[in-house]
Amino acid sequence: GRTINLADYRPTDFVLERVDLTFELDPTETKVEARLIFHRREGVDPAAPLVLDGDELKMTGLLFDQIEMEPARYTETADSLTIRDLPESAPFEITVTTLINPEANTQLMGLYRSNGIYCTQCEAEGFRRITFFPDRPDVLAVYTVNIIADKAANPLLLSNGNFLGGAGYGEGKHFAAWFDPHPKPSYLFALVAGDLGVVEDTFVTMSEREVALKIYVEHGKEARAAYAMDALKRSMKWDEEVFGREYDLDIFMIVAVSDFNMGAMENKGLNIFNDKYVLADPETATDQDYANIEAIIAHEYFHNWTGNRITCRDWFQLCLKEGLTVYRDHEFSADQRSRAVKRIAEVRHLRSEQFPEDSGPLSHPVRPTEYREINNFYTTTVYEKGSEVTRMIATIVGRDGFKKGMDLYFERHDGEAATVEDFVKCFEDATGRDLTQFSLWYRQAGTPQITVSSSYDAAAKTFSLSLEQMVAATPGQTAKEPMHIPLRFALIGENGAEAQPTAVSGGEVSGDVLHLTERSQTFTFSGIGARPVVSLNRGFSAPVNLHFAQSTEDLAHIARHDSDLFARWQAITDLSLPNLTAAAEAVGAGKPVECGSALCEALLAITADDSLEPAFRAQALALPSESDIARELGANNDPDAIHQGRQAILAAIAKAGAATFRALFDGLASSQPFSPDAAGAGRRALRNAALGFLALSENSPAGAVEAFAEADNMTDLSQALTVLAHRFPDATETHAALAAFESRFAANALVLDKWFSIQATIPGNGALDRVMRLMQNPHFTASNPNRVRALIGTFAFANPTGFNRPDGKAYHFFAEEILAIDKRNPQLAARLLTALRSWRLLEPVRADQAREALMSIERAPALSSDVADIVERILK
Ligand code: HT7
Ligand code: ZN
Repeated sequence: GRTINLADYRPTDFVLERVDLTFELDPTETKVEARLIFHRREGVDPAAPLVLDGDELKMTGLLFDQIEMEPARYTETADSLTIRDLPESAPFEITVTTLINPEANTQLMGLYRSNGIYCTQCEAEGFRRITFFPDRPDVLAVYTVNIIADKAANPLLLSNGNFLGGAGYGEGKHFAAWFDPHPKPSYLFALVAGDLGVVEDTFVTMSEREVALKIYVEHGKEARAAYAMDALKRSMKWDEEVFGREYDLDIFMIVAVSDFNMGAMENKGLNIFNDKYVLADPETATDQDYANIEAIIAHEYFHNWTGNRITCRDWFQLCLKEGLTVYRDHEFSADQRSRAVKRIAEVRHLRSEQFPEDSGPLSHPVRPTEYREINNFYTTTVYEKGSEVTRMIATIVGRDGFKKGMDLYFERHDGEAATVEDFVKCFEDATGRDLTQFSLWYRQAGTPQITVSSSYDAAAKTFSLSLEQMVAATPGQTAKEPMHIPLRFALIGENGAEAQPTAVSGGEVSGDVLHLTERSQTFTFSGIGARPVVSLNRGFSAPVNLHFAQSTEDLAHIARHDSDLFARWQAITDLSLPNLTAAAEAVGAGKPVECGSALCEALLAITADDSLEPAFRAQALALPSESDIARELGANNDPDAIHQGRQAILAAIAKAGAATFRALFDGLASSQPFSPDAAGAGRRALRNAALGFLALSENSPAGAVEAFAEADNMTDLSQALTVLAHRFPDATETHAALAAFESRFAANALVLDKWFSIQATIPGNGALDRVMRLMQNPHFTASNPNRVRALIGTFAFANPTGFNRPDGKAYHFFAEEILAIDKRNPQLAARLLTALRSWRLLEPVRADQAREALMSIERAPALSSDVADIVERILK
């Protein structure tokens, strides 16, 4: 495909006024009639033709003002329909009829049929697979939709907006009509038809309008939608209370489908979800599943204002809706749960996903300036770094300033397709703060590195902090400018009290935020009576890497005393990482591994501190992952040495803390009925962390076997199974537990996904054979994206030793699978392929094998543009 450039943006020549769609649904031959009313935009060349987008369409009719169009006036190609000789200014109507095949649509873009349910996915460019259309987000129109279908197979006929009416249609068919009064771009169009069960509720909005809420799921699964409904009502209330946003239709619907390329989709009034993010009950869903459901229900609902009412001018502005909406869902979850624990989880995710993306071949700015395949830009940089950029705006302008800026954004741009510049300008206009330098965060890729040093002058009672920022070169961007980086900080005294300086020089410090704006800057704080310990980037106020050689004593001090829980967790991480990297190096050199006593002491003090919430203690015990250690080591990585080194450190902690872990495991056993709330989830997380350490110190599967037998919820059951499978993969007890789990949950696809994932992540050389064997399991369905992600995706992304075996066999297996998946579902294949994005950081033997596997993909015939784009960028 050709490259699209932000600089080439220009509005359409024709304005679309109205859209009337009629669908005659049929599994293999659905007829779509689209009546489109346009007029030429003022000032546009009267000879300019109308160019509509299309993709794999069969056109069977084309009318101009209801009269068949002469062939000389139009040209149809594989991806466009061009119509000439159109009126200079008067409105005109184009009626296009197309035939499409929903059953054959394995890409899951456009209209497809999955398990007997018709559903659509139109973002980003799926609508053009339904009819010829100006399929771009700056074309907003009001839609009427008529759906005609066989009544017995499709009692339910849904589309966006409010229900107009329905009736019988003869020959066993019926129809329904929907009208969406809010102008929207085509990517927010949705249609669902089929036979589904429903869970219903209502919500009374802040202006006392009653909204009907409906969640549609497969028959028999209604009880598992209760938590999603509760999360929806809490989201609606929260958006009213925190952002002043009220829902704007009479009905809000969610449909859960089992074949879906991503998590969910915010179609106006008719969200479509991957059923993984709707269905939950204690027997089948983990605490993480509940938290994900809450977050994604909220995310899609929040899009109603940030994305739908105000949409994006073009796809380069994707972060305008995604970064902002992720920020909103993060804030929602923080308010519903523990703010500190939520923040730790967010930062863990950002570091493990976004930081590697931003330091590798797929690095791109939060607002990219070019793309070949837009589907490949639904990235963690656009979403999660985009959210961090929004969070930094809130930090810089303050809570009130942020509220004023958001209010202005909603007021100024409602009903529009906006840009990142429009968004930033609202905060400038609302607060008077100049965000020119800050805007670099949208344009400049790469994670800034900040090198920090400090000095204390006892005689002068001054404390100085020197900071130097650097952003490494990224693809297409070599020279980088200094950024505006807001760093929350505290100067912590001996007893934990925070020192209050009498004056600051060297740069702007407002409240607890230090504004780093120069390449290199020294801040001097006066009136500091004793050497303080600096706690810097508290709450992870900026998505940066700090290089700060703080002493073990200072880190232990922060771990013990900081009033910011995030900073305490960060100090534990900073104490762990040198131990873990040294352990990997020791293993590589054939030397014994040592674990520093400061780490053990600090960690076990937190573990045993009952005044701290269990979820926080569990986060402290989840030491940096193997990929975190690989990133810290930088290059020439040997995943086996990293794994063995980490295991040795865990074993040392398990030994030192055996009594603590035993007391925790026994003491946290619950006598209460299961509740998915954050407090219960935290207790389970801590107890299961203790179980993992006990399995190490006792070196026996007995504890996990007992936990597996006693578990009354999926969190405990799957954790016990993970301990068994990962620590004792060859034990007969493990085989028995895996078999019991498989037969108990054979009818539940979402639980079977867990069963596949647990086995796909068993470390070591046996992993590849195991994965290949599991592909032969009757439950493995290559057409279901969740199943493919659960087995092949989890193996590639989350099994560093198994996937990176030195002989390269797993890379070659993976390459073949990517090519097979690409034939069916290019978007899925391209996303999985990003698992190889950090191949250059491997030691040379593995790196050579990975390169060869990537080249075999690049050489393959008939690659999709999605996979071609990723493989070429990864290899560049
Ligand atoms: N806005 C939605 C993105 C999405 C998507 C994009 C491309 C292909 C399929 C897709 N399904 C959903 C989801 C969201 O961010 O809320
Ligand atoms: Zn989104």
